[in-house]
Amino acid sequence: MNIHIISVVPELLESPFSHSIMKRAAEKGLLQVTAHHLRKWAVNEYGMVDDYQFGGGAGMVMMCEPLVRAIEELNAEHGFDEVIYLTPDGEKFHQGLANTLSMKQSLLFICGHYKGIDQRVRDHFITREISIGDYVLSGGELAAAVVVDAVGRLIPGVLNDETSALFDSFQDNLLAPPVYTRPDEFRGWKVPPVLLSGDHKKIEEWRNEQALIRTQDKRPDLLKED
Ligand code: 6GU
Repeated sequence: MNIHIISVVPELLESPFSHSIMKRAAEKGLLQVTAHHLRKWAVNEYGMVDDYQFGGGAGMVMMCEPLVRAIEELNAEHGFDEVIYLTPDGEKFHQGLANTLSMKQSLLFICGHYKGIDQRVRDHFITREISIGDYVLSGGELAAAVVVDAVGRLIPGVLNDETSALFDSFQDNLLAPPVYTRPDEFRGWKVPPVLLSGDHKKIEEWRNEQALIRTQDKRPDLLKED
């Protein structure tokens, strides 16, 4: 999968994809993430990409021209399946959407800043708008990092058996069960004996039961959906 990100602070996007699973995905050639500085498509030699909003009011708005030139140039080169705008008023991101996006070949993300982007760009170029939750970030970059991480790890071959997404929280609308590692007793606190029993059927039953208990306890809303 090819992911391109347009940003006025592309430096924010360097580290999230340079470690751990995202790094391995890149090394295996399964995921390539490229961040572009919007200033490359600025309207003048001062790097202008935003302006005051019509009608008055505090805060700058990201202009049509730099964004449209960036989108058209990159799209001609890469042919995006989706052009996604990250914004607090977008659709709330969830695992199902991560699954959907993980099946695409080529994605473009636009990170908003200040008061956001000119509505005409949203009307004519954006195919999907995503929010990562009901709170306001100072820009879309951290949201882009969240979405790209959640999507990238679902690309076939990125995870191995040990990290398989099949057992993630949310994959079946259930939270993941408790996990333990050595030692089997720490300060008198014992690991549930069933996990040491070697009985795989019993262990699976216990995990399913614990996932259900945990979901009822922490996120009963997940059990009411669909
Ligand atoms: Cl996608 N962007 C910004 N700026 N704030 C957010 C967000 C996105 N999602 C939640 N808050």
